[in-house]
Amino acid sequence: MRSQIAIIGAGPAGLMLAHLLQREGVDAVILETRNRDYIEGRVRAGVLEQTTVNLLRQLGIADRMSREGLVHSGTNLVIDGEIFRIDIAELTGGSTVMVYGQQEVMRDLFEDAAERGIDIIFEAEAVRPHDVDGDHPYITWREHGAAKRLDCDFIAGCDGFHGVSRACIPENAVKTFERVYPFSWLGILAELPPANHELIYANHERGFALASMRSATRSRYYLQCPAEEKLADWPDEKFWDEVCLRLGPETAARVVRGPAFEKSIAPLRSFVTEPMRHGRLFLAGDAAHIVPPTGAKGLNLAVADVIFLAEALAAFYRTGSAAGIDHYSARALARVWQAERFSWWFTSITHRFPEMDGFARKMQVAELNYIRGSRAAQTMLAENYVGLPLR
Ligand code: RFL
Ligand code: PHB
Repeated sequence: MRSQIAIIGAGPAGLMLAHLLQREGVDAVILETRNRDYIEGRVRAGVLEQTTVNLLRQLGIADRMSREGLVHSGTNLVIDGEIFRIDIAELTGGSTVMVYGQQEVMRDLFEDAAERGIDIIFEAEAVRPHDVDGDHPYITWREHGAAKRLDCDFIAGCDGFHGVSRACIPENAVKTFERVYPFSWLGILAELPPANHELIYANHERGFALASMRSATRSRYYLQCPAEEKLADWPDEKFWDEVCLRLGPETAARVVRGPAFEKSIAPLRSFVTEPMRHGRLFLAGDAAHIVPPTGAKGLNLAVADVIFLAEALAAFYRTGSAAGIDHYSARALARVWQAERFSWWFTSITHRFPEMDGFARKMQVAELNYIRGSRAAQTMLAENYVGLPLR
């Protein structure tokens, strides 16, 4: 088999890249270890930046999102039970975010991929990139026991944090930067109306809490918990009691309790690989970087990466110039570091750290109160929350 581009991974990065390349007339094949149901079933991101929304519209994959997605023009912070609102649209000259689950985005992307003839090989086993340093890279894998090979010009490593793409780059060819946080997020999904029409991020003495949603009838809540916590330690009632305590009395009065149909624990990490290219292999999305979920940036960063990468690859095939692909890593990393900073900062002012003493906690409360009273501080938060412009 041969294609111009081989994409490893059919998550948001890989699938959006395939759509973008197809629109530019560049041919690509995606290799994915899992099946479509598994990918569509993964409960993950909930907030789309304007850039992501615009891309889905440009690709003509936005009908359901426009009908069912929830446009949010503000968000809310809680300090020790007291809530205040940040008017994102007013502070950013009209920008908003869209609450539409990653699962829904994936479903829409897969449906259109099938209609547009995008080539996805699911359940590919033992996927391995080869000769990425040379001029003739290729990928091998096993399909129903048979050995397969795909020759290509370039490989896009869109296989997430635990994939093979980053792992195949020699250690001395990349630099990595990492922060592992000493806590996790326990998240639940429940078929219940949300407590509020907008998101609520709470800093409480006992730790962080977030009230989010997927629709007018589906709630998503998160609680900061110790890194080593087990799901069995969190029966529904205990979860609801803790969420209500941390969100504060005003919101607690509006929390609708009930059974959770999905519960999971996710660790928090900041991570960046530099550069995001090795020879003919380009990394995009979680394969290259991870942010803690506090800023809702992970999926959106993956989208920005593949917009840059598709632009560079299309220019290469159109003009023969490698200038764009040579600039890809630097261009993507400039944006990545901005999102890393925002996600790290938002995490650091809203979570309880184990080593935190009284002074450190007072600093958090002072910073949140400063944000409450300062238009400049609120603007910084709002600009980053809706997503910085693509440059
Ligand atoms: P993905 O989604 O991990 O997809 C990678 C794909 O590659 C496949 N794969 C392989 N395929 C072939 N061969 C191999 N060897 C392979 N190894 C792996 C995998 O099966 C998979 O299908 O990476 P991608 O595409 O870069 O997308 C990244 C996003 O999924 C991620 O950043 C977000 O989900 C992060 N995130 C959030 N992002 C936001 O923008 N807004 C949010 O509100 C938000 N909330 C979240 C989040 C992530 C969370 N968790 C659980 C990590 C909330 C949570 C709780
Ligand atoms: C979500 O709804 O899953 C969500 C919302 C906001 C975040 C992170 C996750 O910052």
